[in-house]
Amino acid sequence: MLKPRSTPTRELVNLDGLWRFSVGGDQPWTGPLDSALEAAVPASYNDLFTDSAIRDHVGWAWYQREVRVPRGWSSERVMLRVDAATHEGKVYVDGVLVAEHVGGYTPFEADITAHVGAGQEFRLTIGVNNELTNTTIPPGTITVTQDGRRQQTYLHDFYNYAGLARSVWLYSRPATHVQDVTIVTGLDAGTGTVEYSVQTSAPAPVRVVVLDATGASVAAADGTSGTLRIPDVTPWRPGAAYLYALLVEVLDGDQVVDSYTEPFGVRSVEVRGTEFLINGEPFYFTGFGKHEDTPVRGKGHDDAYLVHDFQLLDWIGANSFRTSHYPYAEEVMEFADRHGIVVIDETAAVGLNLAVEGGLTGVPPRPTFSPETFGEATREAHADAIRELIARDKNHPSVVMWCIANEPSSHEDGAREYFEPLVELTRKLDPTRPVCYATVIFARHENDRIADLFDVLCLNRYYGWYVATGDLATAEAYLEHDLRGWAGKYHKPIMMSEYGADTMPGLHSVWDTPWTEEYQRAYLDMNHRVFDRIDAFVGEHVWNFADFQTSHGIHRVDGNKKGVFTRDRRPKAAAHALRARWKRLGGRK
Ligand code: BDP
Repeated sequence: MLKPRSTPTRELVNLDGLWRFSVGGDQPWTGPLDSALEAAVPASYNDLFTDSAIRDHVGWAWYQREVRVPRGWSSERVMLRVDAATHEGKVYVDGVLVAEHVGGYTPFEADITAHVGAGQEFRLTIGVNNELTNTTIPPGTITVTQDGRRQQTYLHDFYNYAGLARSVWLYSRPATHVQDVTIVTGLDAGTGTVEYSVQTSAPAPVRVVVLDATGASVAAADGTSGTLRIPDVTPWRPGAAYLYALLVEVLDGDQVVDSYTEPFGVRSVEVRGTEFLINGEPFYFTGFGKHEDTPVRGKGHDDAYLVHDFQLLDWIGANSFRTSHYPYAEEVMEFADRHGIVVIDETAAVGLNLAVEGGLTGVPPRPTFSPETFGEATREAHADAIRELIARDKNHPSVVMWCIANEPSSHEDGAREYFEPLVELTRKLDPTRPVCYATVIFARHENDRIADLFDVLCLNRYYGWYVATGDLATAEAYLEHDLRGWAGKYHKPIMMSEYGADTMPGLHSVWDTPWTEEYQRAYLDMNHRVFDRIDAFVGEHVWNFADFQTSHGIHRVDGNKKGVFTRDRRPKAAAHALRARWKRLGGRK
């Protein structure tokens, strides 16, 4: 799905700001919302209000505002685009339902031309539902308390923020238009290859031009698909981004009826043996699993935090991050493209794991994969999540790998049957990028059933935290044994996709005391000693970039404190140690 852009043939109106807001209510889209509340868009609604009934609400919440269609749009198609409605959205123009979408982190749009008029105002109502069930991605369970309140539980720790956390747009599009653009690049000595394919809404001649960063044309072709060559290409490299743009024009005789520009970078990605290659050169990932999480806004996208987070990534010597545990805002992906940060792009499939209910035994009280738990309907929702992620992010040079699940119960019966078709689907949709999943600690090389299906072994391991707590010597032995097991069994690159220790800023000790700043540092040092002894190692992503909000739990103190930065982005002591190591490594082993 193309990002809405302002082009010579398209206009764009941003609908962010304050919207009327309410939770519940009977058919609220049929008239003005009966509520004194206003909510900011983009933002999760949960932390905006003091009323805990709103914060903990399970079900539909409603946003509403008036929108005027620009008067010059009388011969255009009028489109409404919602960047994200978490987890389900319904859009009404006046009283008419114009769009419905399930999946909280991917965009959807509707052609509303038939319901609006140029220069006229309409009432826009968007319903968002935060319910998670066996057949949503991520999954969850709704229970009813003794006093009749509905409660949402889930198998991931981050708080179930909901609402319109990303922008809403009104845009105009010509009747005959560019519907989709796919760009696949390669490097052939000093020449860049650009395979492109354009989908139009109706058969029409298409012209494409490759523009370099100065706007100069460097290659051109006619037709809806083909391969362009850029001599003396400047590749997109980690830490040294260079972007070209593909200008796509739909023609009617000499007239350009639609014009759309898609940025792209020329780079290649390949897994060869135990190496991860970008542009043919071995790449070592340094960075984090992140979250979209800030005070008050929850998961609301914020350009100021975006800029600041990337400044901190640069300061600490991180060259990459994983979009744990859901697709991030498109602004984040484009920023990564422009600033040369490498991204592992993850679906929202987190918590397909009932073994976590068995505590540290890892023994599931009931099977994770079954018709009653996670079955075919779940897999269909998961397949949709993969389709929508790839459709949205396929042209980002920063994205070097798809991560299709976080910590599924890959050691259980049924895991292979569940995952095999999903891996096939991912490869069919994008044969150019490696595919991974992040492995839970219960899945060891002896009992995991799916690792051979994937390209890179991404391991989440917490030796010294959840296991061998406070005993780093034992943790070091366990970790090394675990990693050597995987390295011995598979001839694939291995990276640590999560390792971390909760840390209260300001807490200190001369001993190895969990929760202190010294312990976080010693824990990371221990992990690094082991990583450096494993040849097949291609990267390290600390859990987490910053502290983040969680649901309640006796091991959570106002959220998850495994951040290397606090929730307001101040460095803990470990940040300085990581900075020294990562600056020294410089993206190489
Ligand atoms: C891992 C999960 C991650 C959690 C982390 C933790 O992948 O989402 O936040 O544990 O408990 O299992 O800190």
